[in-house]
This record gives sequence, structure tokens and C-alpha cells, in this order.
Amino acid sequence: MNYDLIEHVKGGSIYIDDKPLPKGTLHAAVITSPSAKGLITKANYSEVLSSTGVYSVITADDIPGDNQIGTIIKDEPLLSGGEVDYIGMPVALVLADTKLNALLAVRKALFEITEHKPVVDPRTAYKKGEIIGPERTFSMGNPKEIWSTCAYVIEGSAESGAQEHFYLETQAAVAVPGEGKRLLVYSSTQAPATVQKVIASVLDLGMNDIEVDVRRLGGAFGGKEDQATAWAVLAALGAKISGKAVKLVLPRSQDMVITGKRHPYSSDYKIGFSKEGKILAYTVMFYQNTGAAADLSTAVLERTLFHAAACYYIPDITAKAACCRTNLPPFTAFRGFGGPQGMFVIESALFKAADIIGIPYFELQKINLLKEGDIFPYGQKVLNCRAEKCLTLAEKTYDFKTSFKEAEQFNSLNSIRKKGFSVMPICFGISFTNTSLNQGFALLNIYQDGTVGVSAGAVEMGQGVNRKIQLIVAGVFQIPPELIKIEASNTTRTANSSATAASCGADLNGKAAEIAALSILTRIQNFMKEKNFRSYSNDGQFNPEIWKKIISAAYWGQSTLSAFAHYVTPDIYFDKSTEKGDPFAYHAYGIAGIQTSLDCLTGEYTIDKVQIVHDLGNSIDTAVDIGQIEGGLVQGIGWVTVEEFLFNENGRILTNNCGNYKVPDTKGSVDIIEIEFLKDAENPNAVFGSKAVGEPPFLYGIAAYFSILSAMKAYKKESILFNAPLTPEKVFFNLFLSDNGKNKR
Ligand code: LUZ
Ligand code: MOS
Repeated sequence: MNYDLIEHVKGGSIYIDDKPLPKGTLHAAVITSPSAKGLITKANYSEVLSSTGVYSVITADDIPGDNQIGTIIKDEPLLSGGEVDYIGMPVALVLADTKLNALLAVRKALFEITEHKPVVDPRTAYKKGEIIGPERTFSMGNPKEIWSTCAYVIEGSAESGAQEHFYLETQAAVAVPGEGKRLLVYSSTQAPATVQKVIASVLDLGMNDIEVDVRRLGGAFGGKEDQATAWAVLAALGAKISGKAVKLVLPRSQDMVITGKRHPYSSDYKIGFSKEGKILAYTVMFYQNTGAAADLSTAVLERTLFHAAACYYIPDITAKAACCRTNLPPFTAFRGFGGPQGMFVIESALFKAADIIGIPYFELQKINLLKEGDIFPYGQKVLNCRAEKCLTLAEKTYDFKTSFKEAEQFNSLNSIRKKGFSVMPICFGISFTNTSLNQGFALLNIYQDGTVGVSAGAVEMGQGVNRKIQLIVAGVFQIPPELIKIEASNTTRTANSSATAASCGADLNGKAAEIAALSILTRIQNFMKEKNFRSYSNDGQFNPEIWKKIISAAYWGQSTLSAFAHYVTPDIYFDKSTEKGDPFAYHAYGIAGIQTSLDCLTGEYTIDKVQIVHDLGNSIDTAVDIGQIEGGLVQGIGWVTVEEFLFNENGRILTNNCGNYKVPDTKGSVDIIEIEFLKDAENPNAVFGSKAVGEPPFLYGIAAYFSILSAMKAYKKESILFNAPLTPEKVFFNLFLSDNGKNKR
């Protein structure tokens, strides 16, 4: 059960927008660039300033410290100093007495702008040399020498689109001035320490002047790993300058237009096979549409390369990638972090190859599946491989063969409705690829009455990390979870924590909590021995009275009841100069089969059934993990099916609300989801034998694309397109236009 469930249901959970505010709090709204590329030669805020309730307008000139929020690469000003690189780029901040007055005032800004032609396509940007950071190449063997030995060599391209995070809670922050220079900032961020650091640098203060507190987020999905920072910093800047508390919550329509999404990718590949369908060589070039600033894009690009070979062994491979600067909002982290974009390309290659070679797509997937002892292109050995185990259990449990046959039979009997079935094996590396970020923190206090409070570096965003940490601590002490409260993440209790990201929030901070709990437990046990205390837990029966007595006695015996622990993932490293190493603590595995039905006259389809075998390790909380699998799956399906994020060549974003951007709803989502866990699957490399579950299930969604595509092929053999998302509209145009829909979306 999710830690927050009861209060969520009762409406008692407090998000930033629900917080009672100090008297005199000002409300902020952001004035943004109307132009995708240009220079603001004159900004006129006089009408803004005379608008009802307006307190002040803050611009780049008012920033006391460094006007810079880029963390990996310092290429992103907090507020434009004149140059604008995308529509929606923050230019000024308005403070007013109410949210409405602030929002009405921002519309009254007047700009004179010298405009330039924007670039929105990554290949075009690449040709112009507009790349951010170094171009990267991962390679093993030498494909160049292999092509001539291949029975089949196939070339192709694949495109995947942006995806809006659609967190229910939009970006939000409240900054409250304290004594002297101090600021207390409530931020809806996955990365409290980053927010603290950037605020300090922008305001020219010490990090010890800034306290960032995060109770919970209303969803994040990567969208608040880096992109929550700007709004928290703006609120802090407003508070610093006005001396009053400042609240900034983005309206949905603005959040959807000005904050980053999943990166669109354009990719070209060449793949070589043996007669039997073994992949002998693969080269691929990924053009990442990075947007106007680096944000986390260089790290996302890296994870694309780590997942370029997906769940397959490829002896000779060269994967290249570049961050291509365009005049769109800086794209950012999103569940999977570039992995899905990489994996979509090789699945496209296998799907295309199947027809040419005459071996079914699923057979090609099986023939090339990773095995124990294989080598990943980045040099890590495939250990504890569960790809085949998942496949075997899935074929036994679900009988995929019959599913393919049923679709075939149905398609031979029906001319207008077609069924598709497709399988997606997944393999996802767990750890931050930037090795140093793999650190977890926990501070554990047992109070005199025997209740327990835990502060951890992890941020709860609905993914259930608090529940896992609660169960880990309960498991160590052998006490009921109800005795344990998980506190808000706060930079004064757990400092310098990494973003809760890369699926490893529970791995890292849960492990730290376990270590902290174990160190207190040892002291308590010693104390009990010394004082001849009976055990507080016999045969799984917890005796609260004895526990209370022991803890109270331990306090009066001057035994410390608090512990702080720090955990670092052991034995991982990555050498960027050779692009080789052992970057991941372990890999998550699984497999999904997705059945779809397509109405070939309208292009409408349904996702009928998803059958999954997932490797959870020893699950800490199965309900939480099932929630992550279902949520990730549906979000992945959304990415490749109905979620079409649109912008035009002027850099204008056309999808800015739920009316024009569709996420899967209860009707359009999946009818049946069956989930089976791999058994005897203890994971030696994470806390309590568990496995990270946040991102991997997203990848299952890719099967929906190829399932629908195979249904299309059953109607019109030559329909083949690798351009996600495969919206019903796109399906329709593809089936009915002679140019295969190429000139239509
Ligand atoms: N964030 C990050 C991530 O900074 N590094 C990563 O490797 C990562 N992977 C997945 C999701 N977020
Ligand atoms: Mo990340 S995509 O915030 O794990």
C-alpha cells in the first residue's frame, strides 16, 4: 500500500499549491519570449507595472549572483539578457498580489525583437554544426569489416517524437524569507540539492543560507529532475528582492509550452545479418533534438548509447550520437532517459529485417537475445542475465505462439478489422551513468516513545519510495511499519543527495536507511543483552510494550537512538575516454506481449491485452511494484501511440492542453494487463534483494507500436513506417494515401 494512500484518498495530502501561505505572500508569473530565435532590442514593462495588483517586475539585471541555471553545461540563463532561443524562454518575473493579477499582467509586456530563422529539426542543426557537448561513439568490434560477410545488410531510419510528462501537479515553488539572508524554499523537485545549489549561486548566497524542503510531488517522471529548478530559483529571487514570501505555480497551458519534454530523436542505421538471422553488425547515428540548452541532454544521450543494442547481443557495433541544438524548449529527462529512443531504433531495424530475411520479427528477437557471459557494447559483462528466463516463463505462462496464430487466423477471416501481436524483451541498466551520482543518504531517529522518523535523500513522487523505505526499516528492526514515519526530503537533514532518478531512489536511499537502521539495531541489541531485556519480537509477534520499555531505557541509558548513513554503489565505473566500463550495478529484465485490434477503415485501434513477465528481484512491496509496471507500461504505450507532441517550423508548440494533446485514458488504454514475476529472482546487488522498477516497464510500451504496425501490414502489406507515435490519424493516412502517408503527419 502506498505510504500516502490514506491521506490521498481523504484529500489530506498537502502539495505546494495547497500550502497555507504567510501573510503578504506575493504571487509570481513569468513573462516569456514570443520569439523562437532573436534579440530583444527593447522591452517595455510600463503597462505590466501599472496593471492591477502588480508589485514589481524582475529582470536579468536584478540578479545578484550568476544568471545561470545550467548544471552539466552552463549554457542556460535563468532570465534572458536579450537573446532568446525558444518561444517560452523566461524573460522577466512579475510579482503581484494574486495569481490572477500576476497572470493578467504578464500579457502586457511589449517587446521589440530582431528575429532570426529558428531551427527545429535535429539533422538540420547537426549539418550546421549546432551541437552541444561532444559527439559520442560507443563501439565494439568493427562493423566495417563485417558487412561483406553478411547475408543481409539493411539500412533505414527511425523517428520518435517528444512526450509531455503530464504530471498532475504542474511546476511549483514557494520561497519564504527567514532570518537574515536565510530562505526556506518548498519546491516540487526531484533534486532538492540541485535547487539549493543553483539558488545559492544565482542569489550569491551560501548553500547554508538555503533550505529546500520537498514533502511530495504530484508526479514528475523526469520532468522535475532538472526542470523544476528554474521556478524555484525564480520564486527565491522574487522573495530575496521583495523580502516577502513568493509563490510560483505554472498554469498547465504554460507548463506544457515552456518546460522540456522527452527528446525527439531522428536516427539512421545499418544492420547486417547472417543467413540464420543472427545480427552480425550494427551501426547507428542518433540525432537528438536537444532544444535550446543542454539541461540533462548529454546524460540522456549517453543512456541512448548504453541502450542502442537493447536486449540483444551484437558482436560488432558502432553507435554514434549527438545533441543537436534547436530552437525549442530544452528537452529533458523522461522515464527511460534516452533508453527508449535508442531501443525503438533497433526494434524498427529488426521489424524491417524480418520481411526481407523471411524470419519472423519475434524469431529474430529470440535468436539475438542476450545470454549470460555476452558483452555489452560498453564493455560490461552480461552477468545474472535474466532475458532468457523471462522469455521462457512468458512462453510457458502466456503461450505467445498461440497469440501469433490467433492474430493470423483472425486476419485471414476478417478484411477490415485486423489484429496484431508483438513482443518486447527489455534490458535496462540500473545506476546513474554518471558514477559519482550513485550515493544515498538517510537519517534515522527513534524517539523516546519508540516511534521512528526517517529522513532520506529520496523524493516521493507517487512512485512509492517512502513505502519501500518504511518497509526496509521495519524489516531491519522487526517492528510494524506503522511505527515508522517518513519525513519530507530536506536539504538540512540529508545534504547533497542526488536527484531521485534513474530508477534508483529506493536502491540508494533505501540501502542507506538499512545501514542506518542496522547500526542502531546493533546498539539496541547490545543494550538489551547488557540489561537482560526480553526480545520485543517473538515468532513474528511484536510486543509494543517491551519495545517502548527498551527504547525508553536505552535513552535513559544514554545510548544514541539516531544514525546517519551514506551508501555508495560499489564496484561501478565508466571511463569516458574509452567509453568502456562497468557502469551499472545490475540490469532489469522482462518481456511483454501486446495484442492490438485495428479498424483499417478509420485507423482506430485498441490495446486489447498486455502480458508481462517482469524480473522484480525480491519485491519489497508488490503492490507498489505492480503500480510502477502498469504506470510505466501505459506511459510507454502512450509515447508510441496517441501522445503526439506538435510544433511547427517557427518553433511554436501547438499542443498545450489535454484537448489537443492526448494521454491514454481509461477507455483508450489497455483492456487486460497480466503480470507474472520471475521466481527465485533475488538480486544480490540491491537492498533486500530487490530490483529497481521505475523506468524499465516503460519500454514494454514499444511492443504496442509494432503490434499495431503488424495489424496494418495484415491489411496492406507494404505499410511500413517507423515514426512514433503511430496515431490513429497516421495509421489512416498511411493505409489510404498512395505515398504511404509520407507527406502527412
Ligand atoms: N538521470 C541522470 C537519470 O542524471 N542520470 C541517469 O543515468 C539517469 N538515468 C535514468 C533516469 N534519470
Ligand atoms: Mo529520471 S528520467 O528523472 O529517472
